[in-house]
Amino acid sequence: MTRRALIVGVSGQDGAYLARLLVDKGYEVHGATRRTSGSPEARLEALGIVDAVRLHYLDLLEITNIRRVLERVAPDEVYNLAAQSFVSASFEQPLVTSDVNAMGALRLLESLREAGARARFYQASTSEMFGNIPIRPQTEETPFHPRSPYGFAKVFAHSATVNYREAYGMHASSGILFNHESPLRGAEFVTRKITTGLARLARGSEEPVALGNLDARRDWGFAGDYVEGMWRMLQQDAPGDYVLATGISTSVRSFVEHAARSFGWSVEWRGSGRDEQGVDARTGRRLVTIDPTFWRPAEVDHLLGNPAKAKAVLGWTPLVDVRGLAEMMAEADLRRLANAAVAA
Ligand code: NAP
Ligand code: G4F
Repeated sequence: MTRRALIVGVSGQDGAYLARLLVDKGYEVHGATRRTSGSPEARLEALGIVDAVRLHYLDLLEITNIRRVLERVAPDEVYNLAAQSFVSASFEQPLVTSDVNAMGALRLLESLREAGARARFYQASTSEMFGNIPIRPQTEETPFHPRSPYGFAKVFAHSATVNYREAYGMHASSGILFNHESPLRGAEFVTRKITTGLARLARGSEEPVALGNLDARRDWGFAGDYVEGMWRMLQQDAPGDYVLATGISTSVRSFVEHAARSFGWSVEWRGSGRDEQGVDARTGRRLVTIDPTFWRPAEVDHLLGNPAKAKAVLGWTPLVDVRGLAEMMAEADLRRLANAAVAA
């Protein structure tokens, strides 16, 4: 029998990759997206699956809307990928972030419980929950110390998922995912900001990429690999929590260097603090400058995940490393700019 999945947050990066995976697996794929003035379909179009996904309006702020969509779709699997997902913005919008990321997840869980639905549930938890905990690598057992409204709202949603599993026997799983990126990553996240900024420079722009903390370290993987892990969690007989990560952490500075190599540049760092600059070693051309407005009120310095449980239980392994990821994103951004220039 054809399985039916509902992806809440289908217009986002992960929503699009997960939708493609499930379409390829023969699912009937329903995607939920809130109403905005923009196109929710852009990423589905980019992956060539817009006609294969049935779209529904669903806002996690509105429980009656959630109930109606669940009733209409009657899914076998529900993936909650919806969130205000930009950590930086959560300092400016802590209440909205909490309403969507914490209460929104609870509204979804409660609606499933009330309906007596047997659907399996996936919650998009995050390594941001670990914050600045001085334990590395982080596993499913590592305590949380969130450093942002985004992080503490996600701890709430994670705890709710665990509780609904324990209290009501729901098949509710939580994926504690470390940073994962792709050519479809939002332009405000640091990896994409770097690859689009360098691609513009390669096409003749003279505007260096203005960045914040170059020394933050993240465990970066490819979104296409991570959605496979999400799906595998819901195929297990028993629900659980799983870390998905590569097990390698890289600084923002090194990510710049990896991406710059794709454009033929070797970055040399000059100066320090807010006067630091990244220049092309051969020509001295400025590629990166520092803008303190991108420093955060509380930073997460170093995230490094241990995906051993996901490897052992789910048989999940990430296939793309950080160099491959930087290259993939840099090439895609260069291609996009070249195509836009031809079209103009
Ligand atoms: P994303 O690109 O920002 O996508 C977020 C999705 O949530 C979008 O479809 C967005 O819709 C939707 N959304 C926002 N507010 C909503 C609301 N009130 N009601 C319904 N939908 C709403 O994020 P992503 O990178 O794909 O991440 C997917 C999930 O994984 C998020 O929950 C994120 O917090 C979590 N996560 C991400 C990473 C990562 O590195 N990417 C790591 C760990 C966890 P619009 O298009 O209308 O904005
Ligand atoms: O790319 P970022 O904005 O991602 P961040 O904050 O790690 O959050 C992402 O990953 C989380 C998983 O750990 C997800 F839950 C979350 O939804 C999101 O997808 O920033 C990465 C690092 C930070 O330390 C930041 O301070 O890069 C540093 N950074 C330095 N300059 C910058 C910049 N970040 C951004 N966005 N822009 C800069 O100019």
